[in-house]
Amino acid sequence: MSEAGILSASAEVDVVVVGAGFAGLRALHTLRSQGRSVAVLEAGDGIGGVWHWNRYPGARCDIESYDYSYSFSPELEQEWRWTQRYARQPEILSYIEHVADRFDLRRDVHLRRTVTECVWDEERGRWDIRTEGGERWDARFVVWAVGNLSSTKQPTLPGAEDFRGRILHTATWPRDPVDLTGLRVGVIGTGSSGMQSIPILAREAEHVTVFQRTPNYSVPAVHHEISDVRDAEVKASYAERRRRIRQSPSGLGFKPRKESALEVPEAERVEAFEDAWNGAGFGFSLTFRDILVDLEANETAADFVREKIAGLVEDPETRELLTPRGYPFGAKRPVVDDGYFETFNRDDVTLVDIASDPLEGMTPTGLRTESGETHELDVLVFATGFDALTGSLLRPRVVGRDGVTLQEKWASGPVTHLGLGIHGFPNMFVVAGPGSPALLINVLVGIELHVDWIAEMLADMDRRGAREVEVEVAAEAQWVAHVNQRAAQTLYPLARSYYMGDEVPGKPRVFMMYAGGLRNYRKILEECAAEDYAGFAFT
Ligand code: N01
Repeated sequence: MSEAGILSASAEVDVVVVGAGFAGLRALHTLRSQGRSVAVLEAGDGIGGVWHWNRYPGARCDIESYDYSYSFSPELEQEWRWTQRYARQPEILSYIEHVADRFDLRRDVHLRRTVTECVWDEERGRWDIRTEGGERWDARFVVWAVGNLSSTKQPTLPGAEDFRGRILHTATWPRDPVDLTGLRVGVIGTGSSGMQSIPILAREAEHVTVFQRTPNYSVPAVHHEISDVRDAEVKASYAERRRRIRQSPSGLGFKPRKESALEVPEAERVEAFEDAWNGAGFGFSLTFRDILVDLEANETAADFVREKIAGLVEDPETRELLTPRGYPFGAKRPVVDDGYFETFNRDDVTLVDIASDPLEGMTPTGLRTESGETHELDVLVFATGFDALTGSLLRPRVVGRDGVTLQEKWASGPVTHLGLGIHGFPNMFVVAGPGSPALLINVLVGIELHVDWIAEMLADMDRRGAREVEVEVAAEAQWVAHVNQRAAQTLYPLARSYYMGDEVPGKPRVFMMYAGGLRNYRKILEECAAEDYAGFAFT
């Protein structure tokens, strides 16, 4: 891997891939094996994307390890030994490092390269890419593999500069262990990062104060170690497992029950929820086919979770504050937790409702709310999430045909054809980003689907001797309409969430992903390719 340095002239490659996480490394492996020269430009000082950055205590995946992994190499599948049902961050990062070594990927990964500009050169039919360090890269194709949860977000609190304690963000947690023994820790944010880390912070710190704006639905993760017997079982039929996952609506390998939650007798419904609660993790949302599309069906799931919370939290006031109401279960991403609600039964954990008494700013020794109440802290942890989906794509200045920037093009929200390409931005692809199922499915499945599809399209361009490929404007308009139509059939728009762009003030409020499921999406991509890449124009 090369370190940042200034090249005297621009380096020419067939493909620049931006980002060295799961998506970027898979793109490198696949496109390079087609004989293309590829350079991966990575802003961080290590590979792994989100798994490089998110080192907070408790960080782990909520998709089973066997499924949250690459499927392109049966040998890799057989030789890697997962130890946990849901892998912890260090184990996932080790896996990524192993893959990079095993497939000799590092030699084409260039670390500490933040892409600042990417300009289409009409005459030469190539992209001119610049990095913060002043490097230039010249590429025929650009593949954005920058992740959907990679642009961190931290609210500005007046007085922060005078705070004498330490400020941390879950998504940029330091590499060196943070010793919280004897310290008073505040956490702002109760999404997945907050709810995953709070039980562990509570065990380490002297006192934890949680600042909650919106209570979240959560289901238990049900972690366990993977036994040798189980490992052998999975590996004996891994191909079948992958096939099932690829055919599933979610990439999670299990199908929702065919019935409506409203069709079955109450006792049977509760039993199904109980089973899912005790083992399905994230799949709880799919206990019945209509939980994410029908408000009444959804309410049965939401009520079940509320009752569970009621049984887990002892103090009535805290219990009420922790109970999500007013938006459907799953309409914002539910959390998979490990002892989150029970943590509030500890004497050394306090919940502060900043919906009724918002944060006003920081003092040298803590946080102050609008009512004037102060909370003394030694460490403040922001678990406040990301500028999701579009954040990292819109950070660099991307300039397509006729000088139009991606920022201009997406001023009212992201527009793409199939989530893969954008009219006015030839020879440019996005992996598993807006307009695709992205975070609504197992993202590893989405990534591999996209990379293979892009690779096949490039091979097709070679065969037909095409120099450029560009999305047709009509196809793009149709896809955006279809994405909106699928979203309108769901309950997602009913919550305030990063699915809808609510996480950043001023961001256009549109549903950003394809909600029709993996199986349908795969079929659409296959049909597009079979119909001579309908919606894409070649020159
Ligand atoms: O971020 P989030 P996250 N003042 O946006 C609050 C994946 N992930 O990092 O809901 C006060 O979900 C905000 O409050 P509200 C997973 O896809 C997976 O937790 O906007 N509070 C919310 O509570 C996940 O969905 C795992 O009212 C503010 C929280 O901060 C995604 O990453 C683990 C605020 C942000 O929640 C993002 O999760 C971790 C403000 N100004 C992450 N701004 C797994 O388990 C924001 N908040 C696999």
